[in-house]
This record gives sequence, structure tokens and C-alpha cells, in this order.
Amino acid sequence: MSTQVSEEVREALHESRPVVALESTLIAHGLPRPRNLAVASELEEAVRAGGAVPATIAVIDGTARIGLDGTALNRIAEDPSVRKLGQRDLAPALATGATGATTVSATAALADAAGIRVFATGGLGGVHREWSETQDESADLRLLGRVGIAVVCAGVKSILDVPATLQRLETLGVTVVGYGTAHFPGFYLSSSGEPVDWTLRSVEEVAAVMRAQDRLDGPRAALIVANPVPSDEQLDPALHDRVLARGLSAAKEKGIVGQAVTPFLLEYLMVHTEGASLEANLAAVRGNVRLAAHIAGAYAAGKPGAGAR
Ligand code: PSU
Ligand code: MN
Repeated sequence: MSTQVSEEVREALHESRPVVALESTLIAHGLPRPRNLAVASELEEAVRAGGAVPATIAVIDGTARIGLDGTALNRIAEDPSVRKLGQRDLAPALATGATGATTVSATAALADAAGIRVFATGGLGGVHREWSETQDESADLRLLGRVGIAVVCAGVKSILDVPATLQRLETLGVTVVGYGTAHFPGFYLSSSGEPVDWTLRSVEEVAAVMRAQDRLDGPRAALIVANPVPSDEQLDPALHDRVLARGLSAAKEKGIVGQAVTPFLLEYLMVHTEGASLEANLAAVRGNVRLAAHIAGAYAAGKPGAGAR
């Protein structure tokens, strides 16, 4: 079998109990070792504390795994040869027996196929600055235009062209709501400065939107629940702008392209803000994971048969 759902996740799904999908690229390629392993466990614990079952997703030795045990989580966090897998990489990874961490696109595709409705991450990929030259646009966007999953995130990474990314999300039919904010969050920053069309203020409201999506039964697309990092935990905006500008030039000078761009910039920010960007990133992810657990609970509570054991 090429996809394996852990027993705990399988039972929770079967009994319509809340499950939250978590991605693994954030762990393998977005955070520094060895702290990434502690964070991976901490995020799973936060999902449990919020009353849901965590389903961290990755490909291990050619098997897509939904819900990782300690051994698999260690491998993803510690083994530097773990690849970065977007949705298009899943088939070759499975066919060749590869091991890789899944990005938002691959995680959302696998979660959706397994029947998981809620997914939490840090910041989505999107349209890169200077897109007109490089055509670099994350596969996250197109995939989210095709799966009926609610993604809780702190917006899209601020290394990107945020207005262009929001335009693309509109084109792709992806619903975007601000959680407790009228502005699209800015990943490390509480606000990107861009407005959102819809603001929701409770997890019950988010669950109601998910159920309305179900009732519409139209073309499937994601619901982006954009949840800002608390303002007292955001990165200092002036520091952010200064270091990011230098990071973008450094990436250009070094000729960094393709899958390496995002990890390069995240690491550049981390090093040159002396770890402050990492703390803001972690604060964002923690908040998203907690919120996702509560959303999954509110959604499950409104479903027939919920809580049945
Ligand atoms: N959120 C974070 N850190 C990350 C990511 C998200 O806080 O590293 C990852 C996600 O897996 C996302 C990927 O899908 O970055 C985007 O990579 P790219 O720009 O190459 O598509
Ligand atoms: Mn890219």
C-alpha cells in the first residue's frame, strides 16, 4: 500500500472526531536542527491539548504516511538527506522509495485524499517577488484551488509578493478569511497591510463556512483562515524590511533558484535577525495549530454522528 494512515488517525476519522493535518517541510527545511524536532512534538501536543488528533504527514521510504510515530518524526527532523516534496513529487517519491518532507501542496493533497478537513501550517507559499522574470510561484496555490480543506496559516510568507499572491488566490477560487482581523496577516508580521474581504471572529463561524462549502457542493477549493501572529510576538517590522531586502539581494547574487529559494530566505532572516524571525515564525505556527484544533472540533461537533465511539 502506498499510503498508510496511522491507527489513531484512522479511528478518529472513522468516528468523525477532530483531526488536524500538519506538514513536515516546515520541520525538515523551515526550522533549524535540533530545535525542529522539539517543535514537531510540541505542535502535535498543542493539537492534542486543543482536543484533536494530530496527523503529521511525510513520505517515508516510498510510503505516504498520515500520522507519524516517533521514529518517523525523528527521521524527518534529523536526517539531512530528507527531500522536499511538492504535490508533483509524490508519485516519483512513492515509486522510487524516497523519503521526503511534504510541503503545503503535497500535505493538503494527501490530507484531502484521507478525508482530513483541517490543516495548520506557518505561512503558505505564493507568488515570488520578481515573478515576471522568474515565474516562481509556489505549487501551494494551485493545489489549494483544488482541495476542500481549511488551512490555518499566518498568511503567506512575507518574502513573497503578497498582493500578487492574493490576486492569484482570487483567480483560483480560494476563499480567504481573516481570523479576528480585517487585514491579511504578514507571516512574521501581524499584518501585511493588505485588506481581506471577510473577517470571522469565532471557530463556530469558521465551521459554519466549512459547512456552507459542503452544502454548496460546488467546485472544491480551500478555505484559508488567515490568523495573525500576536502583535507582541511579531518580528520588528523595520528589522524585517531591512534584513529581507538584504536577503533578497543575497539570493539573487548567489543564484538561488527553485525549491531552495524559500529555505534560503527563511534561514537568512533567522541568522541576520539573530533568531528573532524564528521566534516570530514559531509563535505564528503555535497559534495556528491551536486554532486549527478548535476549528476541527467545532466542525466535528456540527456533524451527524459526532463523538460516537
Ligand atoms: N511555513 C513555515 N515554514 C515553512 C513552510 C511553511 O512557517 O518552511 C514551507 C511549506 O511547506 C510551504 C513551503 O509549502 O514552505 C513553500 O515552499 P515553496 O515556496 O518552495 O513552494
Ligand atoms: Mn518556488
